[in-house]
Amino acid sequence: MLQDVAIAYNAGVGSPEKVVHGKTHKASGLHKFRRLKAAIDDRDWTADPSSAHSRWPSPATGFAMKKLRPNRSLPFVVLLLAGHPKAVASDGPVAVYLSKDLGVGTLSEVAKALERPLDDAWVVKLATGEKRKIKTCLDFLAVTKSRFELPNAVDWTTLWQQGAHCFALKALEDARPALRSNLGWFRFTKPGIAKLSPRLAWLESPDDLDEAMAAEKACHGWGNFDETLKIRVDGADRAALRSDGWSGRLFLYARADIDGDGLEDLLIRRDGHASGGTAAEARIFVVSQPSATGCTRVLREVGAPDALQPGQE
Ligand SMILES: [Ca+2]
Repeated sequence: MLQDVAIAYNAGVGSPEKVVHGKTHKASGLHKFRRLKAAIDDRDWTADPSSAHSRWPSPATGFAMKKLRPNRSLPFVVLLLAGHPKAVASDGPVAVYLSKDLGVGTLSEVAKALERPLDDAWVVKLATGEKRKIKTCLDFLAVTKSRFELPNAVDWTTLWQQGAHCFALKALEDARPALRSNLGWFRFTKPGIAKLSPRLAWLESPDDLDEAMAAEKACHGWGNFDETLKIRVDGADRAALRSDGWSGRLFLYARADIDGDGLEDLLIRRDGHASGGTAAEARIFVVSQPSATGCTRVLREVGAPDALQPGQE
């Protein structure tokens, strides 16, 4: 609820008292609550010395603000502003969220993390016949730029599953705190995930991909696109997925501006394996919402080259 106050404030809900043609127009919206507004304008989130500083709401929301001091007017403001149709965008730096699964505390640690050893070491054969050792994400990312093979084809999926983590770190290398967000609504919950782009689904044929792309364009969410999709959230940023023909896991790796346009993006990993089969894949998606009133879009996706790609026959 408190977040609605911040979002509504940022969205400029209401107007201050003004005099037009000699007539006084009363303040409206948040501007009616002068003490609260003055405290916000002063960035005085903790004017009450007895209130402890804390992050609010949870880091998973992508917001990090300190608690507003107790204020008599606050319950009324919350009632007034909750659900306001304009309250969808936020201005000002948006806190970066990084999953513990990434093993980095801040974006500045990402470059170093690419040098860490992978769970397994690999030897791959490049198309030129040259053998190359893969010990770190940097090694992995270098060989994925060209064709290569593994001595044991059984390892193929495992290598790409370990490598998904590397693609995620690579995507974050140039990420920065977002200036604005149209994703303030997104929480890592069942309804939140179901509203994301249907392109996060495991798409097994070019027809499936075409359908998912059309559904995304029409602003249909994943849950609407795949009515068999079952989501079980297992924590702040991980969920189990079950659908017709496949099951898997979803991870929210990060919230930050990944493509540099100033808007907040989601960095999501989706693992999947075929029900009753051996096929499996792990993919990394950069998801954003370009407009305040629109829906989410996959900006970028990356994974094993044998998986479907948009435009592929
Ligand atoms: Ca962005």
